[in-house]
Amino acid sequence: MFLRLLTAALLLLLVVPAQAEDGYDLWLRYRPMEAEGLAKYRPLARVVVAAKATSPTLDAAKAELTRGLSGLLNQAVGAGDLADGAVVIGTPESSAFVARLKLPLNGLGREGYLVRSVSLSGHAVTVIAANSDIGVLYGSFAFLRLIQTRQDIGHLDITSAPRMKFRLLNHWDNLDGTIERGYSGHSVFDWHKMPDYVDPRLTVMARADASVGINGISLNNVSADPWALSPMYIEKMAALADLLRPYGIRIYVAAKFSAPVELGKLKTADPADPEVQAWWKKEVDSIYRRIPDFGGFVVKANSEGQPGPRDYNRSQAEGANVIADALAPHGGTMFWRAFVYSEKDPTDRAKQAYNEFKPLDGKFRDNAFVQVKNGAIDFQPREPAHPLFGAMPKTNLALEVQLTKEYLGQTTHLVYLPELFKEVLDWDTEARGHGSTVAKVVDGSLEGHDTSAMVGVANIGDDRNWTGAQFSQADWYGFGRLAWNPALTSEQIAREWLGMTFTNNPAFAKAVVPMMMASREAVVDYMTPLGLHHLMATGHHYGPGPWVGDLPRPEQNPVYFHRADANGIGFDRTPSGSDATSQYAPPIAKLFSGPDIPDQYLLWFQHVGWDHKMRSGRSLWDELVVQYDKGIASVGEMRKTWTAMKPYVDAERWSQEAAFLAVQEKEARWWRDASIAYWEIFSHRPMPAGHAPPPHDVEYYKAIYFPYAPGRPGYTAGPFRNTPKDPTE
Ligand code: GCV
Repeated sequence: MFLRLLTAALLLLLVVPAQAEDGYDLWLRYRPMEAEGLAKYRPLARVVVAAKATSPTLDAAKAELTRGLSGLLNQAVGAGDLADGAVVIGTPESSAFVARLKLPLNGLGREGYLVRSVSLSGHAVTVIAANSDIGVLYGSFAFLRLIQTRQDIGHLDITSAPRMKFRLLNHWDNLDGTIERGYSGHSVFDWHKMPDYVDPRLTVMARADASVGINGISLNNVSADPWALSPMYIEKMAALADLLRPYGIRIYVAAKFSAPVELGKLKTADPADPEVQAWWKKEVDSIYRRIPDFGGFVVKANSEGQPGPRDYNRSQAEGANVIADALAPHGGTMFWRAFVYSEKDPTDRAKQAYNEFKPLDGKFRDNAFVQVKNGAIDFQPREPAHPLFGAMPKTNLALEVQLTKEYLGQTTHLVYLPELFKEVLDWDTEARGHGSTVAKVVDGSLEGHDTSAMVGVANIGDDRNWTGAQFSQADWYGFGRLAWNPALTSEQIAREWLGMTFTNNPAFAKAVVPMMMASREAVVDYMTPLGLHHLMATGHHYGPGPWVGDLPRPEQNPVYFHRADANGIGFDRTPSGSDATSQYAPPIAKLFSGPDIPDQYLLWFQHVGWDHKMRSGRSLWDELVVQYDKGIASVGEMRKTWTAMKPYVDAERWSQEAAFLAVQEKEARWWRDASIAYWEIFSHRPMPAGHAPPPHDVEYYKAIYFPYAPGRPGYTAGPFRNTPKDPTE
């Protein structure tokens, strides 16, 4: 009996794969390739020739290449001497081989790289060279990516340098381990154990960040806790900075504007007060003593209950500059967020940030950025680009996008965000005539700025697969790739990521790339079609809540945004309404105020009658219903596609995504039914032929309630997170 059990157990061991496929390795999943690939690539990547003079960053490059090549090629590829098929890495300073090749590294800056097939002492080799060690690491990841995606590496001649200088993730992690709008578990930063213990798992995150060129992360929620600036936490951050440094990642902190009062015991945080100025200088000096390459701060001021310079009748620029001045001698950077709106200001919420910041153009320090969300409201499934892009030519503007899917169904909905990022980057502001894209505004080229930044709100948590869902990893990956090069297409990025993360089987990409590409439009259709926005349920923003109209802050109510009535629906932002259109360049203002407005922005800018004739020939009411159903049908197609992909994907990852897609379809239906049931109260129109009415009346949908939906820590205690008033107590 015992023997039989033992045999059964041994047999079981044989069928269980050696490595679990749970997404932990992200796109750095160096599994052995197919036989055809082995024959092709093995001769071209046999040994890594690393620089003699080494550094932690060069060591990381060497380690990545040996790990990656050994895994992919299913044979030991170690460091060694020059030979045919060697991969030679280094800078002209660190490697005599690289120096001897006299490569054209001039235009590559500090972070760019060159990957070239060359002959060296009679050997055919690949050289990965750069002006600095971090460029070598980036080049090493690029070389691995070529192999991971089965590109030709026999005749390489590639140079690449980042278009954005700052490519940053903002983690919205609270010091207690919860994450604001985090849907992938708890924070990866275990503050309590630091500085004595820094979780080595963070090295995987650092490698993933570096593999796509992310060069800075802010560590804590922008709705900030003043403790983050205390000596105790700076000590912890210094330990973390040590782990991240070899990967070219600088750390940033979300600073609370009132910290001089809370931490410094001053009577005021007024930026004009000399004591306050001295406090920031002293604080910043002490941070740099511990973390010499500290990146700087991100600040959310006078927004959603956060303190700021307006509390002292000072401008946003005066607030930013006092901190920027403290950072400047150390080379630090200030990221000052433009996400401001006030419940006391009756102006259309979409206009408030522009009204406040536009007059301050040219008033921010050179080492300061104004960090602008992609749209004027708040990370909706679709928003027109923020009117500040193109409107502040004398100011460094950073683009902020959200990777965590707060308003897009959160973990379980597959929505490929690089499609959304690209729509914003390619948006033509017309600020200096045709072609004045947001990409050109933020990469600095439109106005000749010599600095540039793109920022993503991270979707990383301590879930085994890091992002809660396998496909959300693509949003992290794609953000980094676009921050490096906004000219990449989202399709290209999807193809790369799928090849690295799942398989390079062409049949897989043929089906799944279009599925990812369609996923963004699907969520727009089933949640907020035709320019509708901010209709999500209160607080957690999970699911529909278009009926919500009783929040104390009017400009957070869904009814504020859709304005449905017996006549029609939509927010009139034309000159006859709030006139938000006039914040855009004249050709755009004209388009959005007039009859030719594209359908996808219609209800964002115009209040339109239920019988308004749409381009399709249908009435607005019928069109809305058609769009909702189109969204559901798209998700149905996504499910079918994924079902057919079962043979190409390991059981664990396939099953999770299959289950998530089922949830997505169910919830797409929920969105559609709840929304239509509510709109019917105003429209009094019959359902168009062939479209079923919602199965329940609106009261049924209103009663659906989630007391503990994730992502809003402290929500039950009030609309804004409580942080201790006095962190030293
Ligand atoms: C960090 C939205 C989110 C908040 C977030 C805020 C911001 O309002 O719902 O959770 O707070 O944006 O970007 O500051």
